[in-house]
Amino acid sequence: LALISVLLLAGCGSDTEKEAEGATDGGDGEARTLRVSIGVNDKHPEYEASLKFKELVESKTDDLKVEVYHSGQIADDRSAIEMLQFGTLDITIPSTSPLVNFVPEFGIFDLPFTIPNGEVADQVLDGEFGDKMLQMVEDQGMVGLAWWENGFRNLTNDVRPVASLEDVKSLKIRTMENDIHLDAWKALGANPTPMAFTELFTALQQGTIDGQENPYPTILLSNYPEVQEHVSNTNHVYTPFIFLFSQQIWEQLSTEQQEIVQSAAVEAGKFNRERNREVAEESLDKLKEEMTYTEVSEEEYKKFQEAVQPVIEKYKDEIGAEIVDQFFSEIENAQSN
Ligand code: TK8
Repeated sequence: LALISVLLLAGCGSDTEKEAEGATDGGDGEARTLRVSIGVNDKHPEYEASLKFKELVESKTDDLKVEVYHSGQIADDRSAIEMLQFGTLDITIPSTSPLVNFVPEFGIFDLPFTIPNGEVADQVLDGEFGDKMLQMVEDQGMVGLAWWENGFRNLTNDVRPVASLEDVKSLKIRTMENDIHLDAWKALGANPTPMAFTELFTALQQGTIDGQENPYPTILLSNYPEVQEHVSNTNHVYTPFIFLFSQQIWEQLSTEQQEIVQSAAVEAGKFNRERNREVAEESLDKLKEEMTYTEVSEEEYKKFQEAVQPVIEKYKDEIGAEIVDQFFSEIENAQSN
């Protein structure tokens, strides 16, 4: 990898005029390759949208090529973020949750039972507040370009149907590498353990954990029904995908290239959101055929919400009281619109 980036940079050296503008476009007609790393596999709407991004970029310039690597082939979410910081990877589109290890403010999206539905999520993310959040990755060596969608997360397990808080008790649940999720599942009575997504299927298969939580498309398309019997509509948290670009590499692009990449990221993100919602509905229908589907009643849902209140209180300071308050008022505004 290092060799490839050295060669690419060397290829740009001759283009003095562009260099003076701070741009290196691969020079001498040689295209720069942007590598995208995602954790989910090639059946997932995120992969489809990444191909859309590739198509949009490549249709607008010959200077840039895009290669998409799925299933964490390059790296898991957390390592991919580190690679962006070092400039050894161009793009990754992870859940915001692993990013909290780098920028604590992103913890707002991990506070459980806050965003009630997709329309509210859209309003929170698509306005000024969402833009402000995207900018927060900048002092961590990244550029935040767009919001994509992972979606509402739901619990699966291989022990028992989960209809109530009682049913969660002692279940060994894999969480993302994120302390808020870890504490939230503890507060719900589970026995959670953090793990990279790339290791999850094997852990479920080997039974070292009882369950996990992810949006319906991921549950279905990652073949979890093969290793999990029960799914419930816990809808406990909405985690967005964030389109991240390496700042080191961003600075090597011309302004025109930056604009092409940015608008393609946003447009592919809209496509992603739409597709993801269709796929989420279809996925739930299929999951109902392949697994036991259990609903959490509204009354029980309230008990879940109450149980995690202390976790929200605990993390308010760590995330930043101001941004947490702002997040809640964004949600409120969106609901009254
Ligand atoms: C994919 C991950 C994944 C996430 C997780 O890159 O780890 O459970 O939901 O989908 O971001």
